[in-house]
Amino acid sequence: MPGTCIEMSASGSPVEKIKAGSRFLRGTLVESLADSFTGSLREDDQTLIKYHGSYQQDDRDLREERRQQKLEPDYSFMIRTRTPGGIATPEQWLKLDAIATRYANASLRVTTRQAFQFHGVIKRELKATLAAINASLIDTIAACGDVNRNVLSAANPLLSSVHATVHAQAKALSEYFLPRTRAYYEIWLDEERVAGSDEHEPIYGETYLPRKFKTAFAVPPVNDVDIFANDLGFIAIIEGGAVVGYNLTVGGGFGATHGDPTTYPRLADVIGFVTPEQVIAAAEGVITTQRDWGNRVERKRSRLKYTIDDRGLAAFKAEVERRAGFTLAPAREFLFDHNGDRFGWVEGEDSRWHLTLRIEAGRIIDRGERRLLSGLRAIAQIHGGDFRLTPNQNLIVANVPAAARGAIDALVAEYGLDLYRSASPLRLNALACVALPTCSLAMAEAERYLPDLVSKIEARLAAHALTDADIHLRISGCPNGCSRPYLGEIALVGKAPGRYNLMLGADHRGQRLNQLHKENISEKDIIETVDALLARYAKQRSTDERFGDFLVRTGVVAAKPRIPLEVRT
Ligand code: SRM
Ligand code: SF4
Repeated sequence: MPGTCIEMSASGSPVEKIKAGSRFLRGTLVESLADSFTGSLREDDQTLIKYHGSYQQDDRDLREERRQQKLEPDYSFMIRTRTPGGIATPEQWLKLDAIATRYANASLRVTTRQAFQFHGVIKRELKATLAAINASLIDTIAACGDVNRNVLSAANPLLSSVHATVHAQAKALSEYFLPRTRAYYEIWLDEERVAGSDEHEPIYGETYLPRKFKTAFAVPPVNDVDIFANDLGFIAIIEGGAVVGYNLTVGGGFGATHGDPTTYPRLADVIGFVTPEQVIAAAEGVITTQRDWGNRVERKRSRLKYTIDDRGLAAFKAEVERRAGFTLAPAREFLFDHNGDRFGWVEGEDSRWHLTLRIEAGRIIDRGERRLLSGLRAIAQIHGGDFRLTPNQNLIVANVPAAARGAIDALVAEYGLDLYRSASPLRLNALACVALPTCSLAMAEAERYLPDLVSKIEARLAAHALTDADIHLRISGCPNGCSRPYLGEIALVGKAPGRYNLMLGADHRGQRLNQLHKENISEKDIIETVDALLARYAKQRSTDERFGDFLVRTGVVAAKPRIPLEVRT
C-alpha cells in the first residue's frame, strides 16, 4: 500500500527522501531550469529529472581540461523516449531526426530497450526539446527513474498478427503503469496546475518504487528481448496462430558492483501462466509487492531480484497471487532458439516485407561513407510502413509492400546502410553500451571501442577459419550491464580505462549467464585468451555447437542450470 512506502522513506536512502519531498516529481525543476548561471540542475533535481526521461551528464573527454581552466564541467542532458515495443511512424522519425539535428549532437541512439536517446542537449534548450518530442506524439515520461520503464516487445516481424497482439498488450501495460502526476505536463508543456487538486499516485504512492523496474514481452522462438534479464516478463504462448496467454517471469536483473558479492546478475524465474485478461492484474501484483517489500535503504540491493532472493520465491509468488486475486496456472512449454536479430529482408505472414538493418552500437549518425542519419531520413520520406527499434540496438524498416522494396534498397546502398550485407556474424550481433564520454558511471570504453575490438577478434576468427562463426560478443563500460553483457558468449565488462573482466560461456538463447574467466585484463590479454579458445573451438567443436556451449562442455567455464519450467524455490 502506498502508506507503507511513505513510512519506510523516513529511514530510507537519500533518493527515498528526495522522492518523498518532491511534490510528485516536481522538486525545484522550474527554478533549476531558470538559473542561467550554470548549465547544471540543483542536486535533488538531477535525481527527479530522470522520471521525466532525462539525465544530466557532462562530456568526460573534456573534464580534466575544463577543470584546469577552472570552468564547470561541460554539462548537457541525455533524453530517452518511452516507446513501448520501439515503434515509430515515418512522420515521427522525421520529427525525431529534426530534434536530434537541431538540439542534440546530430545523432539518434537506439538503446537496448527499444528507445531513442538524444545526447548533448544543453539546459537552456531542454524544455524546447522535450516539448518538441512530445509534439511528435512520443513522450519521455517514466523512461528513467524508479518506475515501470519502457516496455519491451518482441520485434520479430514474421508473425505479424501475433506481434500486433503482443505489442498492444505491451503498450497497454506501459500506459497502465505510468505515473499519474501532472508534473511532466506542467514543467515541460506549461499545463496550468489545477488549484486545490488532490494529487495522488494510486499504484506507486509518493515514493514510487524502490528502484527501476523493467518489463518485457517475448514471442518464442525468438528471445530478442532477453526476457530473463527483466524484472517482469511475459512469454507469449501461441496456439493455432493466436496468443492464448503468457508464462510469467520475475526477478531478472543485471546490475552489479565490482568486488561486492552481495550484488550479482540474475536471470528471471518462470512462475506460472496467465491469460491475456490476467496480465495487468498479475503485473500489478508483482509491482506492488516489490513496492512494499523492496529494500528502500540500500539502493544497491533494491531491485526485485534481491527482494525475491531475500524473501524466497515461493513467498513472493504467494503474495503476488494474493494481490492479483487468482492462482497462477502452471507454466506452459516454450522454446527459444536464439536471442539476436535476423538481418535483411523477410516476408511477413501478410505479404508485407520487413528489412532489418544493422546499426552498430545503435548509433545513427553520419560518419564517412555511412550516412545513417541522412539515409534513414531519406527512407522516412518515402516509407509508408513503420520503423521498429530492436532490443539489440538495430532497426527494422517494417511493413513495406513488395513494390516499394527496390526504392528502399537503393537508398540503403546510396547511404551506406548496408552493413548487414557485408559484416561478419560477430559484428552483426555484437552489443555495446554507450559508456564514454557521456555515461557518468563508465569505467572503460564500450561503444567507441566496439568496431576496433570486433576487427581484432575477426582477425583471430579468420586465422582459425571461423569467420562465419556466429558468436555473441557484448561489451559494457562498467558492471551495470546495459548491453546485457552477462548473456554474451564472450563479454567484456569495464574495470578501468583499457581494462576489462573477461566473461565467457553464456548460451545464444539468453537462458544461461556467462562467468568470470579473467579479471582486470588488457586488450593484449583478451585477444590472446580468446585466440587460444578459438583455436580449440575450431578443432574440437561438435557439429553446429555454439562457442558458449563448447566452453561449457569442455569445462572452460562451469555449467550453470538453464531456466527450469517449474518454479525454482
Ligand atoms: Fe543502463 C544506468 C544507458 C539498458 C542497467 N544506463 C545507465 C545510465 C543512465 C548511467 C547513469 O545512471 O548515469 C546510462 C546512460 C549512458 C548514456 O550516456 O546514454 C545507461 N542503459 C543504457 C542504455 C542506453 C545502453 C545502450 O547502450 O543501449 C540502455 C537504455 C535502455 C532504455 O532505453 O531504457 C540501458 N541498463 C540497460 C540494461 C539492459 C536492459 O534493460 O535490457 C541494463 C541491465 C538490466 C538491468 O536493468 O538489470 C541496465 N543501467 C543499468 C544499471 C544497473 C541497475 C542495477 O540494478 O544495478 C544502471 C545504474 C543504476 O541504475 O544505478 C544503469
Ligand atoms: Fe554506463 Fe555502465 Fe551502463 Fe555502460 S554499462 S552505459 S558504462 S552505466
